[in-house]
Formats: sequence, structure tokens, C-alpha cells
Amino acid sequence: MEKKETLKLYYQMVLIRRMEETAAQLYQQGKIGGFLHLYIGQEAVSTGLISARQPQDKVITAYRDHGVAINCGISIKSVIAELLGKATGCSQGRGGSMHMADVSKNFWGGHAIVGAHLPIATGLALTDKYRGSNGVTICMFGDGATNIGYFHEAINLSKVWNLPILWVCENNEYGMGTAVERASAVSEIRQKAEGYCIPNDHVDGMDVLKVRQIALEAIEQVRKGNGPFFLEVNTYRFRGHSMGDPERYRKAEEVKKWQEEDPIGIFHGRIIAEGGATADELEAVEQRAEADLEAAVQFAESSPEPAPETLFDHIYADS
Ligand SMILES: Cc1ncc(C[n+]2csc(CCOP(=O)(O)OP(=O)(O)O)c2C)c(N)n1
Ligand SMILES: [Mg+2]
Repeated sequence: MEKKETLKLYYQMVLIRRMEETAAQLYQQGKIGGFLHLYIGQEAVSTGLISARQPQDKVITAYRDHGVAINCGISIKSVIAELLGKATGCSQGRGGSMHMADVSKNFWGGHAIVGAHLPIATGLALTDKYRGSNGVTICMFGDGATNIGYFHEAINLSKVWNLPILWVCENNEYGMGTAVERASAVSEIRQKAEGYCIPNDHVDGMDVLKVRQIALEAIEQVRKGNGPFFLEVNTYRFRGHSMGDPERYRKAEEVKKWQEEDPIGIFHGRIIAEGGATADELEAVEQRAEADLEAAVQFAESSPEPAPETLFDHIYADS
């Protein structure tokens, strides 16, 4: 991979990590309303995955969406502004943490209802097939979503209609406080794709380059017209399900063990070992991410709230 691309992936992952840490602080200061689900620990998943897409490929995900938004090219300024409910946010302050979106970047959201965006993804892929475009839909969801009826309806139809869609399950071992093996009949989630004859694979989600590589191959297969593909990405969230989670369902040692597999640390080590960049160069990237984040927080804090008279805008399409 080109050095420029390596440094870009590193920047994205560091920016997401710092953004999420800052979001936690802003939440504790009462500046963010509603729920807040952090992506800390899972950065390599969407960073590797989305680095493999082409601009015409659509991305859709659940509520753990801030990092996905960044990786889709939404600016850090409009992500932080959206978290603060400001008019300059990517959803104009109406979506908040769980409903970031920007269709011009082919990011179709942030969805709060578990599993509900999967049939929407099937519809997006059907649109591409119907129009004869060569776009692929990348639909990300959690392990918990695969126990919901929508999941089965959506992936079944994607196979029946041979749609251009990459299903990506981020298996982070838990759905809220429930471990996968307590809620799912199979703990290797990709087995569920087998039931629908959908080709599938799995990958270590703590290694951004492995995720990118497998995603490049899977997207190519899907783009060729081979129908849906299912990818299980094994990962872990280092923080609670959302802010205020007392985390009684898992042991501190388990979290610590996974933190030793920190995706940013692994990538840092690999870049240095393979001579991709020097430690000083990586530090400069970290400083740039921190400066960009600081500027974004200032921008968001000084941005206006949505004007009251716009309250009913964007509810119905203008005829
Ligand atoms: C239909 C529905 N049922 C329940 C909830 C409450 N809920 C929010 S997140 C969540 C767990 C989902 O876990 P998973 O899909 O693994 O995603 P993760 O949070 O691990 O990223 C639940 C049950 C919901 N939002 N929607
Ligand atoms: Mg989960």
C-alpha cells in the first residue's frame, strides 16, 4: 500500500479514537442529548472496510455510527456539530449521535432500531440492480441484530434477488449486556448466512489491513454480479454499550485482554516494523488529528441551534 494511504488509515483511526474520547467528555458535560454509543476498540472495522469501497458504493449502519461517518468522508466538524445538535451538523442537528447521514457521501445513516436498516439496505441494493449501476451496498450491523426477524427477511431476499450487497456483521461479543452465546443459537455468526446459501468469510477486526484486504476481495466478487456476500468481523468494544453502562456482565480481565489487541497499537507497530513510516511521522499524524478535532469542537460549540421555524422542515418531501 502507498505510504499516503497508510498514513490516511492511521489518521482516520486516531481521529475516531480521540473523537470518541472527546464525545464522552461532552456527554458528561451535558452537551449531548439522548444516547451515546462509542466505537472505541472497533475503529479498524469501518476504517478497513470503507477504505475498500468506491465512491458509488453505499454504506449504511446502526447507531454506533460516528466512526463510520468519518470514514465515509463526513467532516469531523459536521460530526461533532451533529453530536451537539447544531444546525451545522451533517443531519442539521436533527439526528444526533444515532442518526448521522449524508447521502451526497453515499452514507445512508445511522439507524437506532436494531435490525431495521437491513431491509433498507436490501432496498438500496435493489435500486442499484434495477438501474443497472455498478454500485455495491455495504450494510454493517451488530451480532445482536442477527437475532432479529428483519435480518432474516433482508438477507433472504438479497439472495433470492441476487443483489449487490456486502453484509458485514461486527461481532463485538455482546448485544448490550448479553453475550452472543446467550442470545444466538450459533456463536459463529456467519453460519447464519450458510442457511441462505450466501458465501461468507470471517476476519480479525483488530487488524485494519486484514479487514481492508478481505473487503477489497468481497466487494469485487459482489460487483461482478455474484450476489450477496457475508463477512463476519471479530472485534470488541472497549467501553460500555452506551454511556452509563455499569458493565456488570463482563470481567475487567476480559476487557484488559482485548485492550492488548488495540487496533491502533497493532497498526502502529506494523507500520514501523514494515518501514511504512517512522514513529515521528506517526506522531505528526496524531497531532494533526488532535488539532483537527479541537478545531471541530470549537466550530460546533460556536454553531447555532437549528432555527425554531425550521422545525417542520424535512418531514415530508416537497411536492
Ligand atoms: C428492535 C430493537 N430492540 C431493542 C433495542 C434496544 N437495543 C439497543 S442496542 C441493542 C443491542 C444490539 O447489539 P448489537 O446488534 O450486537 O450491536 P452493538 O451495540 O454491539 O454494536 C438493543 C437490544 C433496539 N434499539 N431496537
Ligand atoms: Mg454487538
